Amino acid sequence: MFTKAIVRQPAANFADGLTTVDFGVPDYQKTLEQHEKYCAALEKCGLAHTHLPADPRYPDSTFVEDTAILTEKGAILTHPGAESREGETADMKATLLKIYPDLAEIRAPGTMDGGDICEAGSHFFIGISLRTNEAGGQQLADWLTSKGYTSSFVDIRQTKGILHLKSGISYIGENRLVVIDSLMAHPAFVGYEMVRVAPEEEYAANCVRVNDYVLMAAGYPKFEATLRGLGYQPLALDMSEYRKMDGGLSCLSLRF
Ligand code: CIR
Repeated sequence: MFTKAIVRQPAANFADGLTTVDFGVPDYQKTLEQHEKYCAALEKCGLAHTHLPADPRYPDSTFVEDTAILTEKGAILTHPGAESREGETADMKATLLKIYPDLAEIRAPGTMDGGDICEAGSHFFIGISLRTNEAGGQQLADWLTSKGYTSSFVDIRQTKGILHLKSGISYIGENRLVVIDSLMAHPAFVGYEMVRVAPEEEYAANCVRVNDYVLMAAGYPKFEATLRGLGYQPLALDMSEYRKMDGGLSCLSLRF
């Protein structure tokens, strides 16, 4: 059960952030409108949110999920894998220290983006990607062990089309993992009920279970129907402008 979230207003230079896709330049006005609706959806799910101001020093800083991993037993600040994003954690550290006085940190040579970390109850999948290296993954695994959690690595460096692990999988509770086809056979996922995302709807794999709802990207009718069929209440949100910057729905908030 989550009660709170942290979000950050997109900066006017949002379009200067990193991207590997070619869907065009985001429209700032639309970006803001989509952010407002995202925040309203969090409220509908019962979350009060801390709304941090835009930080134009870091065009990608609205993707707050990449800066920390929050758990019921404590939090750990990441060390973002892209140089242009490294400084984002300093500001988040100040915010998180008020909530988690014994905040831990991933340290160099470890790198990590929160988008690579998928919490599934008391187990955490740690994606090894172009952003999260093995040293960072191992630091997180050790910290999780010290808190009584388990973890496993999922190497996605050869998996095409996803920036982070959570671009390809999401945990939606009830032992269910939403998974894209190319990750379906990974041994780390044995024992979970797989909820398949059709290849033409892969962007929808990044969804977030928030209390009674599942927040998902709008425009993916097959996946929406699948969720409804399983008894979930999907809340579809237009993510078009964030998608242009390689952003998934989960990365716009830190939930706790
Ligand atoms: C980046 O490349 O870092 C940003 N433009 C997008 C980050 C998206 N984060 C996420 O999916 N967790």
